[in-house]
Amino acid sequence: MEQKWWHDSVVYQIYPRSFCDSNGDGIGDLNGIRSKLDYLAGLGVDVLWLSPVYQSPMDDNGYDISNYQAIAPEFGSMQDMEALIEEAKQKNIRIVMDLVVNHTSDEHSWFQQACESKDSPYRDYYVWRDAKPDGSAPSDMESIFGGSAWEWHEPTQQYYLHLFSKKQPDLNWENSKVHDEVHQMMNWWIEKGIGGFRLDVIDLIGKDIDKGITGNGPRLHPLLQKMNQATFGNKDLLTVGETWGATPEIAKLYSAPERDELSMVFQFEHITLTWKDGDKWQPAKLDLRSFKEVLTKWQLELKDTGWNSLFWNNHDLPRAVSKYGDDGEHRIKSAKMLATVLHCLKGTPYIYQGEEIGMTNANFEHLEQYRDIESLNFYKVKTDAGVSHDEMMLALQENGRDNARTPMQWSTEPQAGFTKGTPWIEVNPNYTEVNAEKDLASDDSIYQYYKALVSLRKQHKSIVYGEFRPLLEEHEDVFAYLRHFGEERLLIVANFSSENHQVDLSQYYEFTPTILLSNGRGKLENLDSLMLQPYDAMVIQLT
Ligand code: TEU
Ligand code: CA
Repeated sequence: MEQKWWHDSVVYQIYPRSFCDSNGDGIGDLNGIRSKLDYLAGLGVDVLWLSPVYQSPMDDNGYDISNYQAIAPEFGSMQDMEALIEEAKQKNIRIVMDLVVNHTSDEHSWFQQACESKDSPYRDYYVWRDAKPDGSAPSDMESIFGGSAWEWHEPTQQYYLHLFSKKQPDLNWENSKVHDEVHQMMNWWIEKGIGGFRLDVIDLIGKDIDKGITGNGPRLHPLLQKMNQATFGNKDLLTVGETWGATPEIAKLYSAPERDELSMVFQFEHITLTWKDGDKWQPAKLDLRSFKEVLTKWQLELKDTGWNSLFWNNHDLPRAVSKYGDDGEHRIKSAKMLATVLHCLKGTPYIYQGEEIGMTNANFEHLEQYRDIESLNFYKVKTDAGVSHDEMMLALQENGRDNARTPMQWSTEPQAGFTKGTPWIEVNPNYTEVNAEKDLASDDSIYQYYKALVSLRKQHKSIVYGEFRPLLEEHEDVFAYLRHFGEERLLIVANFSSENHQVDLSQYYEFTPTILLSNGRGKLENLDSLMLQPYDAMVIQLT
């Protein structure tokens, strides 16, 4: 496998709105990010992926872009952006931009002009259809944020398509003018010295609307090959597609190097295991065996070609320690355990802001505390359909996107040191306990543990390129695997429960175990009587 710089890199995702506010307006901004570059460099991360910072009416917090070549004033200016790219580069950190091109904002000038008349040269940049004879929508296609995906446009007497909010009209990727515009814009950003793109809901751009196909449509891969050729193809950038519908087979289509599409994709199969019947508003308990089975399948399927992205959470998902660990008594230990399992897999690990200090879910009790358009829309859709208020509030607490969007907890200062003003969304009151200042000051904090994991990846080829072998596959509480490269063997063992477990690793008794990193265990004499305490995790070198 040809080696790439992003193979042994670690990416840190920033949700700019909630990261650090430099001017007291309650909204995180670019200068806030610049002020924390030493914190990020200290962690050892190589890449920052910024959720969108472009001009936007913020209907979906920036995933509704009204100008791709301007910065939203609440985030700063283009000069601030250039300074961020430059200062990050000096610390060997690259900036990956979020590329949202399935749709724009309805306030984008393309859409505004498209709305002027059916003859507008921009009309065909979007997806328009006539009403059915009875005046109803062209199809019963639903928006991912709830309700119909079609919105009636009275002045021109047609419906337009929006797979997300009605302020996010879908671009028409059957129009090659759209390709040209997007490619030009991407090249303009590449010229600015960015490190790559995270491609928002990219699996939707090949859609065939009249056949009712949205994800993984027939035009998807040719479109990506065309984009690759016209933009980042020969630039050695990191490109990661957000692909909810990817199977390992599909992931290989995107990421096999010879296909010239993307570096890697985010797949969500392990995430949706805790959604009953694929519905995130019906949370289900984690079954560790299926979780291991899914992750193992991805490790094995992409072993020779393609590349995995590794993540437990992002700005759309609940906090990892709340979802898969124990955010109460065992918060610190379980956060480190989860990090161990993720960072020793094959692929590029992603850390979502605050994960490195073990931030937890928001636990909002009132609907008024929520800000997210998806949560607010679905509260209405579900309660209208008969789900009770209490049940929906529990679902939001479990899986709502605002769990990830409460402000980064920097210190014990008011508002967790995030802002001197009033934050746009409430700070989690546990900031007095959970904050970066405290983690930086302690030797055995979650932050220090992440730092150790990031550096372990740089030192051990077996973590980056080693063969992956699952162990104890039938165990209900323990996740264990071996990474093997040349002479090096690393054994990763993690207890996902608050019970003690004695594990049988007899096939490795002949080896001498040395602990490289652990969240509790100092030394091991041998493996024959390995007793795991609650949430114990360790990386053991076998010689
Ligand atoms: O997310 C895609 C998406 O479908 C999510 O909204 C997710 O599926 C949902 O939370 C599950 O119910 C991307 C962005 O990551 C997200 O923040 C945007 O809202 C969305 O696209 C639209 O751009
Ligand atoms: Ca601000």
